[in-house]
Amino acid sequence: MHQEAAVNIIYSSDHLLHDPQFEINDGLPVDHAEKVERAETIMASLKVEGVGRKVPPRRFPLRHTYAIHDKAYVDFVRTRSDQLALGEVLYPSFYITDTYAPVTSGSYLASRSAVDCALTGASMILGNQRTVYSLCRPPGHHAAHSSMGGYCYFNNAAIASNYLSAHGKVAVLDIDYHHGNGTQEVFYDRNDVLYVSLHADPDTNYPYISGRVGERGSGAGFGYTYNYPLSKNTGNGIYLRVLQDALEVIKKFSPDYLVISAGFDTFNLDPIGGLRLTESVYAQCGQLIAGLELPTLIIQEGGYNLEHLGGLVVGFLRAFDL
Ligand code: OKP
Ligand code: ZN
Repeated sequence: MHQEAAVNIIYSSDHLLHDPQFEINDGLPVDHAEKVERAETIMASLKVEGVGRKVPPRRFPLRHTYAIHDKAYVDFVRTRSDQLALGEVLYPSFYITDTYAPVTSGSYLASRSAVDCALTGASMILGNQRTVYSLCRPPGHHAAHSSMGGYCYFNNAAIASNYLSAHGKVAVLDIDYHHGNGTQEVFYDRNDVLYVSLHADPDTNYPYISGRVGERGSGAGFGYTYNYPLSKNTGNGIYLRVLQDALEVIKKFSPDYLVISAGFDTFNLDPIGGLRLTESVYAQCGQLIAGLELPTLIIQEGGYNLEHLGGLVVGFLRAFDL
């Protein structure tokens, strides 16, 4: 069947409804890096550079979300968000793994629209689009079966991957600076969804609890989780070599679909992450990944340098924009 070449960009302004002003670090309020400006600057750069075409998400039933998250947890996010007044912030004392997921009045609606962006992207992949970019905000890869954490409420990449998995084997490649503990957890005992992640060493970096080489999956899923923890000193050369190893693992799995958890907080000037990667590496990563020649759904995760973020995303996506 004919396949479209241009990258579709799935975006909803609903993300603006989620706008916490601070997070808690070591008991003290600090600036919340996961800002609305992130998605806006990405959209502005894509527009200026003429990359892709913008498509609004469509509404998907919640059963796709319940397939990954505990229904009681999803309901909890909804009811708590609904109970808050504009500007109010809640740090729930359960269904949460850390102090980096403040709930505001718009958190549920924004998170649900982010899921719709991911699912719309997945459905376009099933409709034979070669590459789709879902500009999800808030991000998702730290959200687990029944917990929020690390700026994440619902796991956009996991929900989309699970949706695709009804139609074939799925490989998830997570290139965010932080290990995607939520995504790893939900697929840990499955052999139809491969999880491969490159991230900063969790011995010294968030989320601390997971992302080590010895985590390989369990039961039927043993051998279907691969972690590549990296030193903070990692530069472009080593990073690209490790990425090539990870891509070999993906090739051996021979997936039908590829889902990228695309974080740009590996950039050397990122305010909360930062390996020693420079701008040019993202185009090179994009080229290597595009070389797999798989239908590819790109899900936005982290990336917090507002000045450079748009350019990094443009460089990455251009590699797919044939
Ligand atoms: C979300 B994503 C520790 C600060 C930790 C939370 C990081 C969440 C990252 N002092 N902040 O993976 O980009
Ligand atoms: Zn991150």
